[in-house]
Amino acid sequence: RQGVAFAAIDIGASSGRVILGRLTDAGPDLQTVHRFANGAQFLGGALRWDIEALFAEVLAGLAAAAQAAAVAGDTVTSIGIDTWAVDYGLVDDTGALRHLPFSYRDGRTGTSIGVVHRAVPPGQLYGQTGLQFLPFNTVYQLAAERSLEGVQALLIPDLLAYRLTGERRTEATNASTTGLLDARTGTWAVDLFGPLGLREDLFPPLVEPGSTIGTLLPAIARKTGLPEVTAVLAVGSHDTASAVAAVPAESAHFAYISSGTWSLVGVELDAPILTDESRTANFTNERGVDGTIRYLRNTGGLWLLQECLREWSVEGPSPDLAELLAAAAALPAGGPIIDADSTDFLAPDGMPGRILRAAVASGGSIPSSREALVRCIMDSLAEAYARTLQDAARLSGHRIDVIHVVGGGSQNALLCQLTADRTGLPVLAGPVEATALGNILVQARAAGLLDAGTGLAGIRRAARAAASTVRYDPADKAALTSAG
Ligand code: LFR
Repeated sequence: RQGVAFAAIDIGASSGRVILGRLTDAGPDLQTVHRFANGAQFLGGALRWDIEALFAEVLAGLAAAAQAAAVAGDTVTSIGIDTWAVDYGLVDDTGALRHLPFSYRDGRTGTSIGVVHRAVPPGQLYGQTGLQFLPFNTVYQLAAERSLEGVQALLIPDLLAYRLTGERRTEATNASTTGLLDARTGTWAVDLFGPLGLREDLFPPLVEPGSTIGTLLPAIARKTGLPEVTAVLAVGSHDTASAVAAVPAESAHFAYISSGTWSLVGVELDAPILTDESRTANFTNERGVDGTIRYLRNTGGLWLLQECLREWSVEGPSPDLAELLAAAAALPAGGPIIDADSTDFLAPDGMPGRILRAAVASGGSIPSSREALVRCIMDSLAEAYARTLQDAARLSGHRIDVIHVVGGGSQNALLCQLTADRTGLPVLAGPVEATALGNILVQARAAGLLDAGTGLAGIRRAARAAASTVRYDPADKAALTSAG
């Protein structure tokens, strides 16, 4: 609609952006108005997020959005926020943070996991929450806190929304990554709180994507140049929920890989799978937009590559990623495969050495150059994707005909091709900005600009209009086709 624009604040573990979105006759139009770097930092003896710096970037981004909208004669009517999951800030009655939020890559849950599992056995946790075991799930992080007295826990997007509006809510898709949400009902698993020593009001009340959290505080309106009536809407505030909502799928038989710092690999279901088999395969049942279930596994993602690049740029001039990938692609197949999902790769620093040691331990050939190491990462990720999708199909009974790769990794042609080759399935790559697109389309639907009755199908139709995808066919099949 003319004159109406939406702002998406989308912050990942390695970078953030503020994007202005509009619905035009030709489909959604996205304009990036602000970009900034992000990364966990060693602060006060632990790996943490510099939330004050992030909030300053959010304000700068909203000011840029207000300006860009005004230039075009538009008004920003609402704002949606998504970030990575599980992490939180502890906020007291005055709104002050007890300490800077920890990063999920901090190793402090080493002992608290045992404490949680002694109070509630893993089988019971999974049976109720359906959450994949990851050492950084919110529930383990909370158990590592010195004290939760006098504070509420606000997940990172909820914390930013609180700073913008003064309103405290917990958005439901992200709440599903805490380990405290009931996977069947989408409400807090209240009977877990007592045994875990948590107050039932530790988190603010739940809200679903599409509902209003509040409007801008006067001071925020002044700083950003946005009107006070600008609404902050709940969207899929877990970045992966927004990304999956915007997968431009046409067929119901699709799988997705949300490819960024992590690769989130799975299928979309109507109901959770809470069996022991599913738990031992370490599949998660995260909540998606409109109460869908994202049945997936966290597999090692481009973090492995990002960390190698970071280390190499400390050692000398920054390597050119495109050149490295081209050199890696030129290497013959059959190199070493490591377990890209291993928690050995969770923490930062020393990544090339850790990968090299894993490659040696795998018994494969030794990656003796940077391109060989990059190829090892790409082969290992593709292998993890293929294994995960096979498991997802088997455990859920969901047929997979096509794989949609969205997010930054959809631009990695080598990885997309290897994924098609290893899975034997066609890969449709794009959009790169699926997360911001999903964020904006949920806002557009709440504003009545998308057919509300159609659920995610309406959002996906709009996503298809926004983006063209690149197709990768499995090498064998391509050879078959060209052979006629
Ligand atoms: C991706 C993501 C994953 C989550 C991980 C940690 O950005 O949100 O879905 O498991 O980050 O929060």
